[in-house]
Amino acid sequence: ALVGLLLAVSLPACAAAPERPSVAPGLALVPQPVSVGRPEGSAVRLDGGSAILIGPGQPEEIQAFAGQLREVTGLPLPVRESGEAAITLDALGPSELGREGYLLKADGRITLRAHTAEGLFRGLQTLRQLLPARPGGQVSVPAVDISDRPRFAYRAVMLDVARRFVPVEQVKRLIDQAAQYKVNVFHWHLTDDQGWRVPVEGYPALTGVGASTQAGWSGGPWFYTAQEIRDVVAYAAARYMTVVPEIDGPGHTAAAMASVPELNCSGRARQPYQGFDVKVSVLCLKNTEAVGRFVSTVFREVSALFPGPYLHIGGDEVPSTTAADYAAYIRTAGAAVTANGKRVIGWHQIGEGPLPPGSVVQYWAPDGEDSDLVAKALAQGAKVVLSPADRAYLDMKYDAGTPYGLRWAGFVPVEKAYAWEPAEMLGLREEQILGVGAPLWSDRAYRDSTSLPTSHEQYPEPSVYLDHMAFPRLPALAEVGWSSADSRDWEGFRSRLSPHAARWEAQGIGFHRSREIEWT
Ligand code: TNX
Repeated sequence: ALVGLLLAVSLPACAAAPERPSVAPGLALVPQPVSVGRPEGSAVRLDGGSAILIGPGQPEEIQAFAGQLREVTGLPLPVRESGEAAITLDALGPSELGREGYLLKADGRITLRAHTAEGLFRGLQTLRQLLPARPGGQVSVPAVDISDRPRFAYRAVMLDVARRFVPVEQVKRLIDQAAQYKVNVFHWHLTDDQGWRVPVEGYPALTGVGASTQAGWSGGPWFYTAQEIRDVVAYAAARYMTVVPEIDGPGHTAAAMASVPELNCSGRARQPYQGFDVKVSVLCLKNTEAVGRFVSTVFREVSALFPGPYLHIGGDEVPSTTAADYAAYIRTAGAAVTANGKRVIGWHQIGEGPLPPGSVVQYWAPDGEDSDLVAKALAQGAKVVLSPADRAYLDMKYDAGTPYGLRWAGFVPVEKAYAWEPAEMLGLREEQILGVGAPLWSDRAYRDSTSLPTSHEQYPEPSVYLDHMAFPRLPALAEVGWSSADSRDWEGFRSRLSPHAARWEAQGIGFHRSREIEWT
């Protein structure tokens, strides 16, 4: 009886300390693929003798994918051009797969096929999620038959580096994290009242005085060199992510107005702004020549730095401007964008102005507000990227206990970020929606407005804030953008997401351990 008692006492203690599984848990895929078959076939075991087959004629870039698989598995995985191999990568699949679609089969061997290197890269992210969270243990992939493609073409994460500067290494880290969830746009909010972060040769003061402030303190200058920008663009491109630079105007321009006197009605440069408020500035729109010269010079140089198809012109929160002046600015900005061969994207307010063909408006209001402005944009043939603040804003607090962020659009717990349907917003038709975007603003430099620190040493590192606010909400929004409406449900998402915690831990991501998810 004593032995029995001892056993009864000691057993639960053992059971309470479960070992972290070293092999891939079930099919915890995020975003959920279009179709996931679980055939009877056999799981694939990878080991030191496994190889990757990349046949002749394949695009050069996919060689790098083998490197990613080596990193994730910790196995040597040499590349062969012919013969047998445990993994086959093929980017010359049928065109029906589209630009981003892929097929992933595991049955004794793994075959990943796509029509493009980009599609193959998206599929690789799925394969990664079937592999163990960290290298070193046994590597096996369950038998699967997956066919997948995205619902929306534009799936963005936005980072505000104007209110709080984020060093290149931490920018890249966010890009890398987002790419794992098939996010394909990095929207870089480079200018605002509190700082200008991109070099413009025609106006060197922009990266002088214009870069000398952040929300809460001054010093610096804090900006990216042209070389650093090219480096980030290349880093994103290697993950098939387009960088969309944002040059906000005609509001959110205090840093520009502190650098360029003629943008002010007084003709004198204003003081740099290091406060925490919005709606504190607007260009002097009656100085049409000075504003026109500024916009065309800046957009020309920015267009040359960023090879992507879009230039984001901002257009949000402009104080005290007449409708005519605002519309004239949007016309000027739009013309400067198209003159450089780019397409306009802007916050939904730009619907007030004349939009060039092929423009995109990014809807950011909560609760369907401002639908009239979206309607004006749609009437001009624009498409919509959805970033409703009460769902998609990564700077909103999860709940009252969140140490950072804002609450003007309400709390945004994980379920709220996940459980909404783009086509049910604003009465949009599917083809009017280009995609979704998740903005990560940094107005309060990461603190609550009620407890603003008095010195910058008291601010957390950008990556601490980024990790906490983006994980797990960025994966939730990535699924809204990628997965078909009928494949999504909150209960399913919660259980698929849970094992990702081990992946985030392995990558050092300081995610928010939301109580909404039963973490494994
Ligand atoms: C509104 S959303 C803004 C930003 C702020 C954000 C804070 C938008 C286009 N403008 O300037 O950073 O709210 O949540």
